[in-house]
Amino acid sequence: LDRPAPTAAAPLTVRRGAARVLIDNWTGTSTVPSRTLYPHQWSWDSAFIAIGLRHLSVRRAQQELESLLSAQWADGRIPHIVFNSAVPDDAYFPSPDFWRSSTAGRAAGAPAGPETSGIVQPPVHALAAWLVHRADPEESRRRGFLTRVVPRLAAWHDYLLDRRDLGGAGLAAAVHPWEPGMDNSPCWDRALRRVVPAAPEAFQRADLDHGHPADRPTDLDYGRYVRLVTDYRDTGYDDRALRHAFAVEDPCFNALLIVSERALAAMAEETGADSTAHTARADALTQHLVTRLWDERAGLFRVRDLATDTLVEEQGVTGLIPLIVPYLPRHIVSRLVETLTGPHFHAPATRLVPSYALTGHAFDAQRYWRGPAWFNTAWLIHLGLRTHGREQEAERLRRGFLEEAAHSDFAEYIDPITGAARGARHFSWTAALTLDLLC
Ligand code: 9WN
Repeated sequence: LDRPAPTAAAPLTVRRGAARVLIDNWTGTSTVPSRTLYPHQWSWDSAFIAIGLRHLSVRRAQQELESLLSAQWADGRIPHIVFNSAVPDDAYFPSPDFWRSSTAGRAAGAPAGPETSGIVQPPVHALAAWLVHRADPEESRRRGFLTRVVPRLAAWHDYLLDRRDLGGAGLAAAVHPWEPGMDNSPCWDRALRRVVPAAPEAFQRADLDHGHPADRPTDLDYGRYVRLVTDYRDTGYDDRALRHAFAVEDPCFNALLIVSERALAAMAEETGADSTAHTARADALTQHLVTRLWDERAGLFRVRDLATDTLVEEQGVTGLIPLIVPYLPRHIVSRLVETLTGPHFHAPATRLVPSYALTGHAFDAQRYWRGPAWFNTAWLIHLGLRTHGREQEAERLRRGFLEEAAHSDFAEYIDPITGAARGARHFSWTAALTLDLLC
């Protein structure tokens, strides 16, 4: 690709640009992922955003996480969206009147306010809290940050490992394609085919007011997303009452749970509490992850479809993210790096990682999680490479990340082959993680 080489002044300009995005997307208590497409607070977005915000303002990073945690349900779940009541209902679908958390979710302990969704997203939060604490431990202690957030984070993990161990084998299950945060990944196609879509007239999408149809999930996808939420809502979001039509064990989701359990152990030690239960949990989860999801032949982790109790034959970026897990068997680390740098995931021009194998039958360079490269997954893989001492590969990815983030005006995602920007621009986690990789 014929692109101008970055100049020496670039890091400062990029830093300013990224900071501007976060300042513009700040609402006063938290940060919206995008002013246009996502005008509320999202769960895993806030965790990634806090990781970047700590370089601008530790106080703001703490507030980002604490505003999310204040919408936690009594059963421990952290909802994937916390709605801003000042935003009109038709700005985003599904809106509060669809989720009805404060009424339908009452038995499960949804707050009386604010309104939230009833599903969850990957547990990056304890990792984020630990990184925010480490950015300024003295300020954190002075404000009692860990004392407030640790019990909430522990309850969140308890929810996932108790109510969501639907496979009964010690891993947490996702019950909606929005939960692993990779909405229309081909990894869910097989399980989703069993879901009868809601009638098109039962809902009205708002995403196409701001996003291009070729970049977004299809109407058929949305019909199924709506059906799954409606069924969950109608049981009062009760994981024990409903036999979920969609239930998968996702590698990225569980890898983040492991890293976050280790972060909880570190935070417990920091506050003088006992850390052994968290360490033991992380060890057990690591073992289950390998036993349940590792595919030696393919050299990556697979999604397990709990309806058939089989691994899904698709190669998604989710299968590479367990690289973030410390103490992973060495040969698994080597195989993961081989897969990352091999024909399925190696995108030489952008150096980022496609969300789905370049060689896969469903690869689409434009459509959301069916091929485009995302910045949060690149950040996680960078963390994984650093965790396992793969400095050269990590540095290559870091440079690719920073160049593409700047070129794309902090896009939501990019075409992994050409680098063309896709989805929203001035996207918060792209800007936040840029700040983190610049530091
Ligand atoms: C549904 C906010 C979220 C991200 C997800 C991403 C997208 C929502 C949507 O946007 O999902 O939760 O409406 O498409 O897939 O990862 O958290 O940025």
